[in-house]
Amino acid sequence: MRTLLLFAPLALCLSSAALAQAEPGPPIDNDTTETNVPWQAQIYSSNTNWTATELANREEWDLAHKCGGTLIATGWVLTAAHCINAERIRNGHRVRLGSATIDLEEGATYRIDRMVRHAYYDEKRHYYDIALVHYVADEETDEADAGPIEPIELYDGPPLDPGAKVYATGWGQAEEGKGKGFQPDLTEVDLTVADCASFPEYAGETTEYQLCATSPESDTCTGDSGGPLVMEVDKPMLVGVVSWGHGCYRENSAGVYIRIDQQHFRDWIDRAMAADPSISEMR
Ligand code: 4AZ
Repeated sequence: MRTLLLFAPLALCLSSAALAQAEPGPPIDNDTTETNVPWQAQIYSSNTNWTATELANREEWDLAHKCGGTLIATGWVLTAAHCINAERIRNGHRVRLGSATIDLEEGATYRIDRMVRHAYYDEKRHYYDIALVHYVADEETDEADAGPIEPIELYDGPPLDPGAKVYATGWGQAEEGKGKGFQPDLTEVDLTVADCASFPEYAGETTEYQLCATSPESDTCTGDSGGPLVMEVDKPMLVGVVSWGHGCYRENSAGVYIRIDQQHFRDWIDRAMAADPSISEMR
């Protein structure tokens, strides 16, 4: 996504520098938001065996970034199922909390000790693209350096209707395509919920537990997935998880999000967090 998100304490000193480093291409929405996102999580690879070719083209923080996530309770980050698996945990994927920037080793990082993925997750069709990651502090964790870390409440109202105003946050690509590079500063995009059936490219590809969300100026993209979709009514509430889409920033298109509401995944999340720690898959 493209809209730069500024943090209140930094807003004054950063605003001109931030605008100067904006991506070329379509004009970015400079509507800076002086908000913190204390529930934003990053899932990244701490394994630094990059090849010379990889390092020639991209910086290490950029190669390491994998996904977004949302802190929903102490020790638990909600993300997309495609963001985590047993091999990634073995290979040292970690969680970062309390940082809006991912190129300066800021925030606090944690070891992932287990996960619960949805048992019906279907990689090819992006079905049930939801998972919980459980993290623990280890010798690398330094919470003294981190910004605010606070879980967000899960939305418990009826399923959102088209027209609802929501926003997504993440470090995802500013343009469509493979290996375009991620954004070091957390950005926010304001979106409107839309009926997936109104986009021909999604015909027959989405189900009732997903929603589509769209913006005339922006979008989520690769690297944003797993991250939060939030609705603010009196207070911020988690209403979705960034999941997938046909490309990014396309005209008259949308992204697909997993719904979180009274009828979708609230019960699954509660059961997954209460489950025996040996369970890594749940339906
Ligand atoms: C992705 O690849 C992805 N435009 C996420 C969101 C969207 C497209 C792709 C929506 O993770």
